[in-house]
Amino acid sequence: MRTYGHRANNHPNAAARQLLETIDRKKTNLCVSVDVTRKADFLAIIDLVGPFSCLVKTHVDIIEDFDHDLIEQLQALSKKHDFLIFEDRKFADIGNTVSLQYSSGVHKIASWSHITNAHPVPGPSIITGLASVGKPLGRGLLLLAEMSTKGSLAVGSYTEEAVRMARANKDFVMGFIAQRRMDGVGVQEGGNSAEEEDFLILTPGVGLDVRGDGMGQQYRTPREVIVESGCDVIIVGRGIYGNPKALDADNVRRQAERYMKEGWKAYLERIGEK
Ligand code: 5BU
Repeated sequence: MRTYGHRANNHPNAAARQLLETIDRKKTNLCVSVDVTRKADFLAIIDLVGPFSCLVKTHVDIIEDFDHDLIEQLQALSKKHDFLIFEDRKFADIGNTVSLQYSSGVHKIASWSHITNAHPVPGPSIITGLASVGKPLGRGLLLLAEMSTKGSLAVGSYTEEAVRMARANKDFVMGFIAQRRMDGVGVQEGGNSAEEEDFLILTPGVGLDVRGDGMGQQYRTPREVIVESGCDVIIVGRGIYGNPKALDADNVRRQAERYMKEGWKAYLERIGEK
């Protein structure tokens, strides 16, 4: 299993390269998902977890007092703590519509988010639409090949088709949101193996203390995700910041460090350097 550093040196996608370099430089494969509705809480959490993260995942459409200053501050924190930004927008419409949703509106996602994601459900035209905006800016796209929720429909041939769509668009698609490595998935008999591809696997549904949230979310440990399933980045939200109505700064910092250490320990085990 190759190291993050080695993969960074060889990756054809600019955003993937940036992420792998950040992981290697900071020795963290932790992405913190900051799902809170107040700008002040959002920025405070990111300032606390930034030193421990390679990537910060956002849902900017849930923030009640969103404004342009929030983006400026987010970008300043990204520079201060050396992490990339991933807006978890989950685009799912026709090419023309997603290109507008990505570039325009209140949020102007493409102008500040290094990475975003899309459901493969509309077919390859969703990638064409997003790439028309994101590629000139050096952005990267993740396809949702699987989901962490109980009863997810993104399984079997749907997942296989998602991987084939990515293979046909490697210049913009840098990897997947998935629960396991996708090497060889969807490769037809007699077809080329997946040797030349290096899709990054970013995995939500990670928690050390509970197995679910009562609303369909299912949690696995960093070790299960990184060692057993071969994923690259653990995405952790509530396991780190807890209840947003009762934020405890010391605990947020402690939990971020805890997940960072668990994620890195699992990676070292995977590459055989335990
Ligand atoms: P949590 O607090 O660690 O459960 O948050 C998980 C985050 O990852 C949350 O922002 C979800 O929207 C996101 N997510 C997920 O949980 N599962 C998935 O399959 C996908 C995204 Br795709």
